[in-house]
Amino acid sequence: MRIQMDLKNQKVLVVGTGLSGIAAAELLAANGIAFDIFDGNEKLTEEEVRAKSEALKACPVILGSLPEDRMDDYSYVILSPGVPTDLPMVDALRTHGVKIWGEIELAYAFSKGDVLAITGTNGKTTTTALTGEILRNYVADVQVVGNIGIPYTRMAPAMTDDTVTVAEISSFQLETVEHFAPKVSAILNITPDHLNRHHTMENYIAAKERITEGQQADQVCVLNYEDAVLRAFGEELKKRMHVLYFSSARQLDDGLYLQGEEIFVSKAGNATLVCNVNELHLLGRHNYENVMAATGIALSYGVPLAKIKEVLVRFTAVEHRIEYVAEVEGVKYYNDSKGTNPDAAIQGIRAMNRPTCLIGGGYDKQSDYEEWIEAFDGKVKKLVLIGATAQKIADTCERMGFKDYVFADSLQEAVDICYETAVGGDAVLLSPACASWGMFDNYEQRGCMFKDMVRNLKK
Ligand code: UMA
Repeated sequence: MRIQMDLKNQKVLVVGTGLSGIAAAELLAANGIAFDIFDGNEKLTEEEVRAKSEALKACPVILGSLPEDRMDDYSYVILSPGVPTDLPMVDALRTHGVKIWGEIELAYAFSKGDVLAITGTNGKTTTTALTGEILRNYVADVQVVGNIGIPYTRMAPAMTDDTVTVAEISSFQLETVEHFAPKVSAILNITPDHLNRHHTMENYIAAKERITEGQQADQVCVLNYEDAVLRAFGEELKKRMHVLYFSSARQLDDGLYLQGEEIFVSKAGNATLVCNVNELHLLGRHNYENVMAATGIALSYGVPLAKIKEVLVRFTAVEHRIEYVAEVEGVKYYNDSKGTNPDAAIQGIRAMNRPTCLIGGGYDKQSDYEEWIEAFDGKVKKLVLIGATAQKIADTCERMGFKDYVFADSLQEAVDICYETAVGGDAVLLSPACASWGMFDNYEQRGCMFKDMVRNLKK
């Protein structure tokens, strides 16, 4: 039984009116808990907010800024993941003794069944989707939730003790967990990302590691042995709970590993073949790591290997992740809008085996683009730059002696330039290495718009 705080007699403030805020408000309303809803976007109107859900018909709506004299009204604040935990308003609420929870913590308190939770800088959506499919092949009721786009709070009311929840959890969401205790957790990798939010790499790592915070001694954390930060973390973690490693670079006595084209799982030195990577539809070493992580999570939960393998060999890539869109006049178009940071985008360009026109740039997360440009490896015949980071990327290109870049004012103009430039046998890849904000609502919208533009190209 989860710790269900005595929310019934408390007043709660929900912060954010996006997917998470609305779902959190609906959960509170369904449980008869009084709440106000706040959004910092002063361009929103009360009517617009109320129109988002029946649950908001009667509650107080506060927009723009929260008056200090209202802060004592609340016992709990439920933050949406996009709301920084060090905003002056959040600090002030803390000073007023208000408990700060994230939407994940609220969902966990009201949900039932076992949780398998996945985080990491890259690969978490693919790994979550794959783990969800594997679990669906084994138990009847599986909910796939979280950063993948389905708020955990939305699905919580439907859960029973037999539900298995597979949750993709971002660093933003992990900052505000407290009792959240997945049976199995996984951290796939940690490379610099979201530094504008977390400020330092140490904070970002600490947020990711919080996925194990509430876990007990008999629970498991699956970690990437080839990530130096995670290996060091795993060695410490072993002292208080189970750790299962995976490696794409060496044989492990205990864990999962890639050797040549084969993936094995090993226990006390006895290795069993999981699959040959040629049986998979997922491409690239990073995806083999995702496969090992999902297999490790499922095995730790008790799913038989045969059931896991049935899914591994039929699973295809998730939308927006090196997703094949169409072939136009001999040019193959790929949508990798999920390449929202340089590390993810490196995997996108590495997966290309043709001369490539690459569309990059977007919201500035203060990333460093050098390694991404290095990964072009002679394959990028034209880099088309969009968004706030265009000039910063161009400056890095200049420093590194890469001259084949141009600027475009919109995604449509970028697609048109690629269409004019690419010839039969080439590829066009949208893999921006940047978040979408500023030009689009989210990376899904960016990817869908790209796909529509490709489908509208003259044939
Ligand atoms: N808002 C404020 N004050 C702030 C910031 C935002 O009031 O300081 C308000 C905005 O005006 C807006 C609302 O909060 O009305 C938006 O909340 P949100 O940004 O948390 O977005 P949601 O729609 O609730 O979506 C969130 C996740 N978004 C972020 O983490 C930024 C979604 O992840 C997630 O799918 C969804 O919850 C369901 O769980 C998206 C994402 O970009 C995909 N994630 C990042 C990533 O993957 O890199 C972490």
